Amino acid sequence: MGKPNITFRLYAITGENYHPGRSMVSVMEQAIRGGADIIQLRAKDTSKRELLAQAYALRELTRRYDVPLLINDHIDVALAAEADGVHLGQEDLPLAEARRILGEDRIIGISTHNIAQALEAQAGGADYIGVGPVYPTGTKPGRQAVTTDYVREAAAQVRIPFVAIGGITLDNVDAVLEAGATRICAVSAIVGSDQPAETARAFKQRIRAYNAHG
Ligand code: TZP
Ligand code: MG
Repeated sequence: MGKPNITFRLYAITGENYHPGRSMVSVMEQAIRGGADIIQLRAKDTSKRELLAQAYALRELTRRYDVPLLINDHIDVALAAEADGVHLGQEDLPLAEARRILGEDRIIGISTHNIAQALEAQAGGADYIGVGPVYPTGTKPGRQAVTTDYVREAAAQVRIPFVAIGGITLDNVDAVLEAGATRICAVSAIVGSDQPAETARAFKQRIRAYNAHG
């Protein structure tokens, strides 16, 4: 099988509360059409049965578009749905255990909130890390923002791919890119948009513009 490549730039995560009345799969399809090049299924208040059904649906979608699919938290669901990997937080199963279960062919991403956690995940063999929340966000309430200072530190010290996440919108993404992020992740700004494809396209353009002269 081999690990899918992780040269992503725009990472879109599901967030069903942000698009009442619209189907999750259609919203994510629009995000992909606009340029999201990796997708994560994240649903904190959903039964495992429902999560699995969603994972199957997104697997079918992401195969059609040849986009990697990751599952937040649930290694069993990732395996059952033949996802490309998982995204784990600091309190989920440890990286070494996840790697032992998933093997080398699957992607493991780790959320980090400071440079020590970043370097630990890198040394432990993470494929990429999340850096955030850069700004306060209702999607992850109660978690202190790390600000663009941590993005700058990550850009200087982290050698595996890192993706900035948390409260990032089209209004503040330039500051995040300016701080050295080359990959951007969003939940609410994309899936909560009236036009997810247009919003994803606008994010992608900003990312490309910075990477061209960065
Ligand atoms: N991890 C760090 S911040 C965050 C996660 C899952 C939430 C990002 O959501 P939003 O809506 O893009 O702020
Ligand atoms: Mg988690």
